[in-house]
Amino acid sequence: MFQKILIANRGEIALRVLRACKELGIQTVVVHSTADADAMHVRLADESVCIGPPPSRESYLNIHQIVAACEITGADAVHPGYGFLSENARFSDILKAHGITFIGPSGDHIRIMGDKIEAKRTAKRLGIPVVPGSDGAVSDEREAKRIAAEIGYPVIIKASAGGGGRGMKVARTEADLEVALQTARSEAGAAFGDDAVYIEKYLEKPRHIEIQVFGDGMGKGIHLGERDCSLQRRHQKVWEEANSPALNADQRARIGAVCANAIADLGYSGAGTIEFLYEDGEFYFIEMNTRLQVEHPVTEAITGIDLVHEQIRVASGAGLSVTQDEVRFSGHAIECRINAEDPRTFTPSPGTITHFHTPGGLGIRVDSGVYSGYKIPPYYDSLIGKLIVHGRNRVECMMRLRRALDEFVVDGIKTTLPLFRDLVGNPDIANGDYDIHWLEKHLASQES
Ligand code: MV4
Repeated sequence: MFQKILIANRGEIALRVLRACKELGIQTVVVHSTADADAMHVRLADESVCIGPPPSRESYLNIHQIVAACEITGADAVHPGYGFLSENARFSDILKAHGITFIGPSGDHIRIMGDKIEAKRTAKRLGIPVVPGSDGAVSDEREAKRIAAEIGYPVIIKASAGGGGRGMKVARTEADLEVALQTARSEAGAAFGDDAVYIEKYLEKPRHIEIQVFGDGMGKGIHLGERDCSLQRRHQKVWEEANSPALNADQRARIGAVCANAIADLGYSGAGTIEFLYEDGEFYFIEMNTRLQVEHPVTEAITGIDLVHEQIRVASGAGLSVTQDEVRFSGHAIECRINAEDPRTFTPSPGTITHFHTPGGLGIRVDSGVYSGYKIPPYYDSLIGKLIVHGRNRVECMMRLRRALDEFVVDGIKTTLPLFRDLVGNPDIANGDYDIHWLEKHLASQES
């Protein structure tokens, strides 16, 4: 097992990882920018190293500074959290070359999944169902037209270097295709320095359902069920839940087994998420994330498994603590992302939190790095905390969530809490009756 882990992140996830390290008796080092000198994770860590000025590029994304911090403190592993360097293949490779363990997959697996064409080809080869479309990149308009005619309109053009909704264009008819193709290609070239694009059948009203997987790097793979993340705004997840209101145990076991087998075949190591669009009872692979995700506590709530413990175990060579047969799903969990934003316009609202009171009681978890008197710096993501609620079933979970939202107090800044108080009382949400477009439509219908 590791002696000392360096946490290359900030905010609630730095604290989340720090807690897991403490439980496992592992020493902690955190790195931070000058803007985060007063952050909670810096106060709670055994050691801290200031690695640069506020801009991420010069601090949390600065590979040289982080490697230097490892060498100065004698850290034997790095946990990257999510965002920042968590899906940077070169970072994984560089750490390895320095004899430091990256708590995550190999550089090669990160690279494959970062290239969306390569990821889809790999998924298909491993027996994962994919969205019908081009087999790889499309070279010209003629080819695009041929494929689109084959799969039928509408189609969507996606950038191979994109992901997370960046660089996509929908073509509803052949007349739209030329412009969609050219726009997608030039935007991809400008944004990513890679203008490769591919075509898929455009699904009109899918849900976003993702499967949590783990590989032990030694040929074993397991799944920990799904999360339904359909409630998004501008590709930012807002509310995540498990189980998906759309799936039953049989469907879960079937898609889960497909994913677990694929992870085993791939020889994948660590936590991963296989993202699907789900429509009319069918799953369609879109992307795979090779990191721990923001919404991982929802899975922890329904399985009782600490995903960060598992990441650390696997990275140290100790293997997974559970087999697939030992994984039990219990009850229902919902996560609300509390952002320092205006709940209507979603513009960031940094500043000082004058009062911070979190809800408590059975089934309530709050993951946050802030406190009363904390000044939110304007340089980073606006996520200030996550409320995760667990109940024996979805109805109990929703009742508890409503109560927890009533108790939650964040004064001094604007937050997205009022949005959740609205959602928890909405009949469609109560019925689990929503798709990936529901939230944006709901917000548009409320504009006055
Ligand atoms: C799609 C799609 C419809 N059909 N692909 C957006 C993010 C990226 N991960 C994939 N995305 C989509 N891909 C096909 N073939 C619709 C979306 C999409 C979406 C997906 C998940 C969650 C929210 C979304 C919002 C708009 C569009």
